[in-house]
Amino acid sequence: MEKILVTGACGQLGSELTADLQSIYGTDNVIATDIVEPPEALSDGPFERLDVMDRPALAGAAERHGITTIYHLAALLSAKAEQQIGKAWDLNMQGLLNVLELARDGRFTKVFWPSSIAVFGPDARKEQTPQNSPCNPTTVYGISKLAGEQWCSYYHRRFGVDVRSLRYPGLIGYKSLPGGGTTDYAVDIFYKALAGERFSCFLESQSRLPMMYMEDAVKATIDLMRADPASISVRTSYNLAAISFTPEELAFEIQKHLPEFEISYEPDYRQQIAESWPDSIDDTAAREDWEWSPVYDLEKMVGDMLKNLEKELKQGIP
Ligand code: AKB
Repeated sequence: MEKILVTGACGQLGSELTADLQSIYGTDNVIATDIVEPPEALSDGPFERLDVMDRPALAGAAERHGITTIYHLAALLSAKAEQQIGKAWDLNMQGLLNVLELARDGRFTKVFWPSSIAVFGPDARKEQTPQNSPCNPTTVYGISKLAGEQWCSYYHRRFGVDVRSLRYPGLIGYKSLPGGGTTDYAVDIFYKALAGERFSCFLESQSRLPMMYMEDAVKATIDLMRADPASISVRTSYNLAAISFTPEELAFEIQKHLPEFEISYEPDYRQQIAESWPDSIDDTAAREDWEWSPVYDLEKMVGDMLKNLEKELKQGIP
C-alpha cells in the first residue's frame, strides 16, 4: 500500500490532487503538508505544517508516517518569482534538492515534481513546441524549473531515484485560487463573470497560452505516477497539453453563457512573461509512453467551470 506525502497541499493543484489521492488511496494514507493552515477542503484528512526547506523536518515526517511516495508541489510561481528572485530560487531549488536527497537515502521510493511550460523561452518554436526544443527561459521561475528538470534526470541516472515530472500549462479549476502565476487571469476571469463585474485582464487580448482544466491535470499526474517505470522514457519532464486560447477567445466562450460579461485589457509586466512562452505544446511523448489524452476542450471546460464555481460560491467557498 502506498503512503503518500504532499507538499504545497494548500495550493491550487495541491488541494485538488490531495483530495483525489485520498479517494484513491484512502484518506489516512495521504498526508497533506504546507506552511499555511489547511483550507476547509483538506480538513478531513491528516495535515501537518511542514516547511520543505527544513530537510530534517521533512525526513521526520517521512519516517513517522512510513511514506513511500512524495508529490512535492511547494514552489513560487512565475509572476511572484519575478518579484522575489532570491526566495523563488531558494524555495524552488533547495526544496527539490531536499526531496531528491531523501529519496536517494531511501526515504521515498517514488517522487513527483511539477515543471512548467516556463522552461521554454522566446527561441523555442511557438506552435506545437516539441519535447526537445531549445530551453532558454527568461524568467527566474523558468530557470528554476529547467535546473530542477536536470536535477531530476541526474538523480534518476546516477542514483536510480524514480522521479517523474510534467511540464504543466496554466491550470484552471474552481475549487481553489491560483497564487502568483502568469496564467492566473484564466481563473480570475470566472469570478468576475459570475459576480456580474467587468474583468480587467493583465494580458493582451491576443496572448495565446497553453492551458488545462484541473480534472485533466490531476488525471495526468496520477496516470504518470501509476505508469510502469519501464514505459517512462522522459526523466526530465514531459510536455503536457490540452487547450490553447487567448483572453479574447476565453471571454467570447464565457459570453455564450453570460452575454452581459465584459472584458478590458490592461497588460502589465506579466505580458512579457507570457510572450516568452509557447502558444501550444506537442505532447506526443506523454501520449505514446503512458497514453495521455485530455478530456476537456475550451467549450467543455468553460461550461463545467461556470456551473461548478457558481455552486461553490453559493456555498461560500473558496
Ligand atoms: C504560471 O503561470 O506561473 C504557472 C505555470 C504556467 O507554470 N501557471
